[in-house]
Amino acid sequence: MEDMEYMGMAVRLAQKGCGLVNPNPMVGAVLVKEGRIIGEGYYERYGALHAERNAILNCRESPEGTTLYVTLEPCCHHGKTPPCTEAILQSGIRRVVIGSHDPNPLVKGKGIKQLREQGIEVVEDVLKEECDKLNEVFFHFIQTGKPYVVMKYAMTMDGKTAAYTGASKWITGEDARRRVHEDRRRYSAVMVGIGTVLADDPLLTCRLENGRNPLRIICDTQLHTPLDSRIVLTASKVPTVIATSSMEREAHQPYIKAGCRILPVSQKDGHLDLARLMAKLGEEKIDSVLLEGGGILNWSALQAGIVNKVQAYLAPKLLGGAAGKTPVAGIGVPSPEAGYFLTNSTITCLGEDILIESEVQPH
Ligand code: AOF
Ligand code: ZN
Repeated sequence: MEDMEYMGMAVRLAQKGCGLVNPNPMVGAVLVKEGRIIGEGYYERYGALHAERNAILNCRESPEGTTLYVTLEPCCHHGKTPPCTEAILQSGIRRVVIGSHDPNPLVKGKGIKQLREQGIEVVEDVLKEECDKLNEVFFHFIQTGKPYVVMKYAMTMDGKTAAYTGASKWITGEDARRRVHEDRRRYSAVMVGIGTVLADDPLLTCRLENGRNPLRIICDTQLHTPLDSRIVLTASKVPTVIATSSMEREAHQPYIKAGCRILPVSQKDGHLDLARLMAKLGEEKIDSVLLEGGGILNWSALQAGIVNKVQAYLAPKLLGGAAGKTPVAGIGVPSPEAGYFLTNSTITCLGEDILIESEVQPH
């Protein structure tokens, strides 16, 4: 097998940590001796042993003289565990093949340098694109201290997220909806505006067999979330934050009693200061947010410059009606050239639906 194939295996191992390792990276490692795989490992959950150490521990024979395939540059710092470079040197690994570079200021090339200085052959950038894709959240978070924000919406081919009555169940089919639940497992938090809570009364949980619920965040400037909404009624079981500018302690009490956390956030231009909210979430190690609407919050998020990626689910349906909701509301921009530009788009078919994912360019 070739370097790329072993790295492909390491990528698949890394993916097993999806949703369990945040805010740390997903990492996979494979040890190969004379064409035989003798050890495999991945980063299994936050705070546990790193992938490289797991691969060495799982070795079925001596790791002496082997090649290590690892999706991310090995660390060289004393963190929750001692440096992986140390474990690599001690185990007698002779060659290290790396996918991504680690932008963590504590590592950032120093891991590779250390290994080379100790006489280990290091090969860089093997399946780099796939490896980088694994950790777009980690790379953003470690460099900015703010969550990676994904704006997700489902719309018909005439650009509607609901019919004129407000009915929106369902725009997309089962495969697309399953993908949304996978993302609720992948990202640390899900965020919606008060308008969506009032219109849809969503639950925002991950309904997959071995899912884990994201933190639920409601942006509710005036604290209008109904106490009998499904989110509040389940707040004792599923972590829930209400971000609000309302400072009336009395008004907070019933929400706190129901299990919600009130997060005070100042206002900017009559709305919650979303940049400030993201900074606060980052301080709490929330590395990623799936923004699930509605249109007003989506527009505010774009204007605040917090959106990193857009996920548009497109359903082959037409609803018509000038009053039907669209994914991004607000006042909008005055001309096409003043728009928000998206790049690096990819297309995925999910049953009858199409998912378009694009990155947001700084505006
Ligand atoms: C991981 N898992 O498999 C590798 C990581 O929080 P710590 O002390 O465990 O250190 C985390 C840092 O270690 C992380 O930011 C990244 O730079 C590096 N590599 N981290 O969590 C792993 N290989
Ligand atoms: Zn490490």
